[in-house]
Amino acid sequence: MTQEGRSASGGHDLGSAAGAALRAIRPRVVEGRLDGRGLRIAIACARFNESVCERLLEGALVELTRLGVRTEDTIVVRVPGAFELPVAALHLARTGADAVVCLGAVIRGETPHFDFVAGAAAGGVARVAEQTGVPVLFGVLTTDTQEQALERAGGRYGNKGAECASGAVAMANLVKALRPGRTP
Ligand code: INI
Repeated sequence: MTQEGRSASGGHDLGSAAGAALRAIRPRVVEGRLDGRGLRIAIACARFNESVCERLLEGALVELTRLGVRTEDTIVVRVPGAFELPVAALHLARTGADAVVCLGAVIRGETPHFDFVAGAAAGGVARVAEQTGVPVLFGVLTTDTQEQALERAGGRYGNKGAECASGAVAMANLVKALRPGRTP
């Protein structure tokens, strides 16, 4: 299978005639721009596993600034743990934020607590996004060890906070572009 076939057809290696026909189809593609100017972004950050969460927060703030979000348009609220992120996200979404970023780290212990906390955080955050229509980004690391979490909080596997910050900017702009009655 050629690289060209994969990218043009999503995994199907089309014959050259079909491939050419597909490439001739040019739908309008709407993507959220990575331009944070004028956007209001809210961050809910858990305190539990603080050393990891602080790195996630730092990554998110640096990325928002890089993308042009003004400091005065950014708000950070702290919650005790990842379990509390959904209700904070709900209230932040109601303040008129263009997007909300939820940051936390749930690290597996020896009890099923991990599964309850991680599941509630993920489900709750998804529900808030669906119910409010405000993008809510899930920047909660779920790992077996603290080392794995740190690797994803500015270590060798990037920074989930920064990733969610750029996702928040993209989604906020996408939602603005898709407002009812507006031709994107
Ligand atoms: N909260 C976390 O954010 N990460 C964890 O790893 C964690 N563990 O393992 O217990 C955790 N627990 C606290 C939880 O989020 C709530 O704050 C607490 O249960 C009170 O509702």
